[in-house]
Amino acid sequence: MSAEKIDVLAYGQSKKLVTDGLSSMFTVHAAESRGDLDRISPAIAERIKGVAVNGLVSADKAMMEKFPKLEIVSSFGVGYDHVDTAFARDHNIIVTNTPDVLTEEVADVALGLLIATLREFIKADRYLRSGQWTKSNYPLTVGSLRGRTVGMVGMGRIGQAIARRLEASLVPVVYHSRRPAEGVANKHYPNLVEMAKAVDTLVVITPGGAATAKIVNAEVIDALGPRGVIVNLARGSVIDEQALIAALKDGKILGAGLDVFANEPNVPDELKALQNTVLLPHVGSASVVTRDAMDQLVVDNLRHWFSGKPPITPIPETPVKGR
Ligand code: 8YV
Repeated sequence: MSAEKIDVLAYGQSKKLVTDGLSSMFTVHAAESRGDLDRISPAIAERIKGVAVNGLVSADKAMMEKFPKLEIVSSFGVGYDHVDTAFARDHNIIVTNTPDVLTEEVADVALGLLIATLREFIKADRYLRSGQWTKSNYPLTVGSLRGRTVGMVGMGRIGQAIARRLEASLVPVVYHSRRPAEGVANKHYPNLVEMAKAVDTLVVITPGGAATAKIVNAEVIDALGPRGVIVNLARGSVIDEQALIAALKDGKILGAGLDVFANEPNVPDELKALQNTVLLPHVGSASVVTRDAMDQLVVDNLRHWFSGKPPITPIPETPVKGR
């Protein structure tokens, strides 16, 4: 006699790796959007014990409340600002994310984006393609990685991987975070404005959410000075986007490389019109190999939990207390 399969929900755009990985062990229900979620019958909702969710939809209170037997939310991405972790904690729901498997990939993109911004790769590429090189050489770039000091906003796993790359490139690195990071020898600035005064480059790689909303504000941006460059691979919410646009327009800083925006996928026209920005459509972790590893971890967290093992990567806010 085979035991009845546990019901789980794949919420958000469903990916083959996830649905295939789950369907061998679970009965999988899919909901792409909030509308699909609302169409799940109470009888099915009553049976769902696990949810796989991606960053395109939110696992908020209203969503989790639909599933009275929910034990675990397995979230795609290292950031989980789309999950109501306080509600999950209060209702004994474990939340997992997908750290580590994307660390080096995102750090590669951070360094690439910084150099592309400083050395104007995108503009130079356009210059070549439009035939201008045959008439004259591309102008020398004012920006260069040489002689810079980088202030990391956030020094978690990805921040440290970026710092390693910068230091290998002979760029001094300091950082701001609420508390000093364990085992990190770089100078720590508890005050972000003070750090911005001491550096000319900010690399933003701190979790999103209320605690970091608009911490990179006009005062911080101005403190960087006219050589200032800001790279953001964290969340758009961390930067005051309007203040950044104003500073870029007025030449108060040199440029910005942005992979994330306040209201994705909508990017302000003002930002797109600027010549001193490099804008990426949130692709920090978006290679096949890394996204597959993230998807696999989403699956494995659910499989582990429902095999009676602890989840692999629970977030600190929802410690595993057992069943
Ligand atoms: C993903 C990310 O692009 O891991 C994160 O926190 O921002 C990215 O890796 C995002 O989760 C897509 O929804």
